Amino acid sequence: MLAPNKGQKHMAEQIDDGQKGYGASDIKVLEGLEAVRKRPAMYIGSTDGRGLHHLVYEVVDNSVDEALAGYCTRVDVVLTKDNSIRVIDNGRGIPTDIHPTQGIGTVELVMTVLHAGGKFGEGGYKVSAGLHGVGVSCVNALSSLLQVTVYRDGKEFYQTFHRGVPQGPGVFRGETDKQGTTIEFLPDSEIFTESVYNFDTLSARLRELAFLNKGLTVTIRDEREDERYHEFFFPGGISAFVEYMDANKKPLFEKPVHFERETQGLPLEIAFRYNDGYTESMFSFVNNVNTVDGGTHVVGFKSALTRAINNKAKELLGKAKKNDVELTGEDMREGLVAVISVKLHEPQFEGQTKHKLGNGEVKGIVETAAFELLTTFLEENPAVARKIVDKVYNAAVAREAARKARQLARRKSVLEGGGLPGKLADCSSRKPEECELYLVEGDSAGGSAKQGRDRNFQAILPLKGKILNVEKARMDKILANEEISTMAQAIGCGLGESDPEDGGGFRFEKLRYHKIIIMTDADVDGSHIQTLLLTFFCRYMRPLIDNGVLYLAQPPLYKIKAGKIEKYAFSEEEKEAILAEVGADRKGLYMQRYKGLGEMNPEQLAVTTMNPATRILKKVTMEDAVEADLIFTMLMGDEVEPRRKFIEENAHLVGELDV
Ligand code: 0RA
Repeated sequence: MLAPNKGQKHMAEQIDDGQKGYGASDIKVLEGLEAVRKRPAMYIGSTDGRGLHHLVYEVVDNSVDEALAGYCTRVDVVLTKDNSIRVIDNGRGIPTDIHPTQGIGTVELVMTVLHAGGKFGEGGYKVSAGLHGVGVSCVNALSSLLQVTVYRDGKEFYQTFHRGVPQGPGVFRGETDKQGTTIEFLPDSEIFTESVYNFDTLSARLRELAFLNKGLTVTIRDEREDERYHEFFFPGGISAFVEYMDANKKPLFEKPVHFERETQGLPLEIAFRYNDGYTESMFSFVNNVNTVDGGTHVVGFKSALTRAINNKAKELLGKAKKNDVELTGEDMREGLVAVISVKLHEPQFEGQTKHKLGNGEVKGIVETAAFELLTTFLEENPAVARKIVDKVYNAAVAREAARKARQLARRKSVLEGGGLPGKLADCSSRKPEECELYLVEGDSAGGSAKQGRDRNFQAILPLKGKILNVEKARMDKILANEEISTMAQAIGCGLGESDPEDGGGFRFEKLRYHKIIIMTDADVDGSHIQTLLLTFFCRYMRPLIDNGVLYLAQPPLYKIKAGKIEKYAFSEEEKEAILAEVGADRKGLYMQRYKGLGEMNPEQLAVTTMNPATRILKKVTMEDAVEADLIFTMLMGDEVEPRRKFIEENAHLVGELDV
């Protein structure tokens, strides 16, 4: 448990306190920490839940660095009852001596000087430096209390900090046979707008770290209300990652292909496998950070894969006289699940969200190494090579069929320039920035929505029944599906396989509505349709999610009437609160549970779910591409239970409330 040391002083007092002997260098330290506190977002991205979780990743990164250096085998993360976080590792422990040139304890130095973290190690450098890579001193600056305990050389060393400022010098307090570092911190409520950690969010990231650092044991324990515990340990490393991602699909061959090599000072690790599906799942990491938008390492790998498989295909298909179609890179990646992980000293991150690797030299290095390794692998594993080539050939044939289907569709002007679908009740405004499109489940709800809308800016597209499960279909089928082509026409951007490298065939600039709102019943069927639509948007209209255009409507679950009072509840908690407010036992109380949109009349639907002044919308985000993709594949499989659970929780896809 965290408890401030008695008799220790706060920062302001210490600055004033001349007796403490704070010299120029201490003032500098305080200025550094003060800069972090003044502009926390500059250092950790934001001060919301995301920033809050970032603190944990920053501390854990230091332990992972110890593991990368070969000194640490275990990291334990504990969420304590008071919402502080304890990170325990069995590394070397931060040196506890007085630093030779800085004249203060090394622990204090690491904890108070920005970017000091790894510089003091022996030839050590920080590779796992997170996206922001700001170091543990930032965590310290943003914590109302931080305690470090170091177990090193048989002794236990302890020091505490308050908003970054040491509460006295560190002290040795007894002997120990343990080794390592324990850091416990309480995020400062003056800085953060949220204070509660999400077990699943932390757990997902820690699992990922365990995959990326094979042999490292990472655990997480929740000591708050519900005791929960996970232990992650993957001797197979990123091969196990591929298997995990691919768990709900049928693999083309059993063991993922796995390469590990260091070329020109660049450690490179690749694992991949093919499944019987049609989509591509590529997960790339730089210094353990997920590069959601790819970058030069991914480009290098893709082009190596294309060349190596192409060579093999020429040989095998030539023999079989099946060289009637041209194979493309996309064909090579149909049903591919791959993880690529590189480590480099000075990564340059690009793109809107800085999730894309920009270092030009990396492309060539990765391509050369991967091509060589792939070529050798395909030579040495003829059975697997044949399976891959057959799969790629089939993909090319299907792509050809899809192209023909698209041409046909174009001629019928279904996808482009052919006007709008008949089922669409469009709005009168032609300014996309003020227009909204409601995708409504079922014709009857569609009818109510049409009557309840503001036709100036709200358009309604009723969808009939379930849309095609795109996870299980190829492009030609998808194009031929009526509900999908109707949606594509209404939205106006066309369709494209989501490829972060080139954006696919999707043209965001043609978007006709800046809000696209999925409105389904609050029941199992509605949830299923919602998931199918999310899968579709994720795979084929991904920029809608990236640009924050896609929303989920939140129809109320209950209507509660008590005399003249009429209220709607959007959750069970809200229902309880309203019942408590009006008095649950009062006479004349009437409560209706809405099972579907159809049970509301147009006015009710308008007030509760459509009127911007009173409705609740949830914005769909790609907060965590890895988890999202996993969820999609998992949910689209045949397991019903995880799907139901996800839909209830909706945790990873649904972000901020936009009321
Ligand atoms: C500075 C130098 C050395 C290790 C560390 C810092 C270190 C920091 C953290 C933070 C969490 N766990 C940590 N483990 C180690 C090198 C130590 C040496 O050379 O013995």
